[in-house]
Amino acid sequence: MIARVLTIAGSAAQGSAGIQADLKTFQERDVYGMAAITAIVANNPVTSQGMFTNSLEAVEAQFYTAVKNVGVDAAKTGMLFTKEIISLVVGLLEENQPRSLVVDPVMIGKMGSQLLKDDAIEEMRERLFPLATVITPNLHEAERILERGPITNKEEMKRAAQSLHRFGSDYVVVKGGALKEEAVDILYDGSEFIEWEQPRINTIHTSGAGCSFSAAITAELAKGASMKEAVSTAKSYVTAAIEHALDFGKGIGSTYHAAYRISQHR
Ligand code: PXL
Repeated sequence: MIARVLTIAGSAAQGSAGIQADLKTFQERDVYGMAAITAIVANNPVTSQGMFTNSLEAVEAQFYTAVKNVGVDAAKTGMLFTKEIISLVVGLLEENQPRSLVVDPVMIGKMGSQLLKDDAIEEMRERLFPLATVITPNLHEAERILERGPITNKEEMKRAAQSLHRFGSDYVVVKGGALKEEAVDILYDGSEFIEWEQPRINTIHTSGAGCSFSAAITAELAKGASMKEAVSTAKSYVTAAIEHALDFGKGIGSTYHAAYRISQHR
């Protein structure tokens, strides 16, 4: 049977990130995608309001629809926005544990939107991380979670991964896309490190790269891959998506979700 995957995250109306990136990635990686929408991000030059929070009832109803009507092999969380939503999602996941849970501790969008309230970080760190198979912070998120100064090199990334692992996830992936030179990601399982290094791709169009990376890890885990295989595939997937990113001529463009599949068929 096809693996069934749920994303609990925000809708990014421009299509590059959030739920939209997750569902596109799930389709590309051949898993059955479902979504529980926590909030809507729709910033644009016309309307004054661009952020909307979903009700707790709506989040809960979507979660149970996926869990009870279909079944969930693996889940991921993205934008959770408030402490109240995190607390609800923790309770739901505690009682309905998928085999794998990927927690992407999304905090700030590429266009600068605040996707997690400041007073929600502690709830995420103390209550959600212990349920996670893997957490996937970028450097900025790792710094905020650990309440520390800038992480500027691979050694500091490794120390950060060790500190993050203490919050109780099985694995930690620290994403070094923001490092100056090479783009390095580090996986830590509590004893060993695995590093993936790619030359930096020269583009500003990386909106949704983090969401797509964690969605691809979720899809691969749902299909039964090991964590090392899942991260390897996700890294190749997102690298192709960044290499072929879409420039719509307005701000930061989207990664191209079909690029990995298309490049394999060339
Ligand atoms: O890329 C992070 C992200 C996640 N989720 C939503 C977003 C964004 C960035 O814009 O809008 C809903």
